[in-house]
Amino acid sequence: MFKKISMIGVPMDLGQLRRGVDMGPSAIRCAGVNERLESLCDDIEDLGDITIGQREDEKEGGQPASEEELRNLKAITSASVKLAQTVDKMVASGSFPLVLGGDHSIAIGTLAGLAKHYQNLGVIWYDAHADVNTKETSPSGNIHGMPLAISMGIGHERLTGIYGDGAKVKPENIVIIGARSLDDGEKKLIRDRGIKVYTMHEIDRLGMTRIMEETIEYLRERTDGVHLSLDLDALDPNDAPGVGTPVAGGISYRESHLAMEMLEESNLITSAEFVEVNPILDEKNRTAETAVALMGSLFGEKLL
Ligand SMILES: [Mn+2]
Repeated sequence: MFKKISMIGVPMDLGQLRRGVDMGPSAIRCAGVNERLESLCDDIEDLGDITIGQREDEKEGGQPASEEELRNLKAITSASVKLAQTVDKMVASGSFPLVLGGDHSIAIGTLAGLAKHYQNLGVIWYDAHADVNTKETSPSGNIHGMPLAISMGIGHERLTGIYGDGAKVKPENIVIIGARSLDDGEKKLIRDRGIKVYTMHEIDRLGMTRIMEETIEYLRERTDGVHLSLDLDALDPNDAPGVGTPVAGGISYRESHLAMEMLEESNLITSAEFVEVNPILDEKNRTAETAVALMGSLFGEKLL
């Protein structure tokens, strides 16, 4: 059992163009996250939400201010610094940081804060996408498709320099699970940097049990802490319809619970974030409810 979980909401939708994912933290709270986790830890503290700046690009029709800029770069940078400071303090005080998104660009701040405490931070990136685009490879220019590259020190220097210069995570300490929509530039970067990826092909072929066993063994021997970054779009859209970038053929509801249960048994996870819940696109808050149910398994809920 975890002694203390500290929760922070990051109502940020600036990393992509669809509105609504800024309401993710509210939707997750409405789905009962506090009540659900109360019985699973000694103490849960909800620090509320980080204040997020305005969109910078409304007048330009969603385009960045200049060629060199990325969309909403300034607002994302300042939110990321606030989040990094918050996560840093949580770890320093002995809490388990639990971050509620928000689009996936929030991971830039989360990982930067965690990196202050771990020399060899491990990351499980549970996602339909790899989020390792750069300005050069990204078809959309949206920062939510870049956070894992940024955290490896690859990308716009304003972002890679957040809360400390350079890489926060080493490529060999990353495991991506659930990938099924990768851009060409991302495929190249994954190969060049030797990032471990379990696409849907491996999940279908080997089964989630074997994949989690391998992931746990791989990260246990090389890391001193492991962050779970769970994008709800890793799940099949039938199970998690309320996401901005759904991709057919995803991980099932039950496979995801199994993954969380195995992570809980492993005692490996030291922080987590649940991102990309978009209540506007959802059906009666099902996706937030799925997020909360998965948190239940991650923190030790058992079926019997
Ligand atoms: Mn993502």
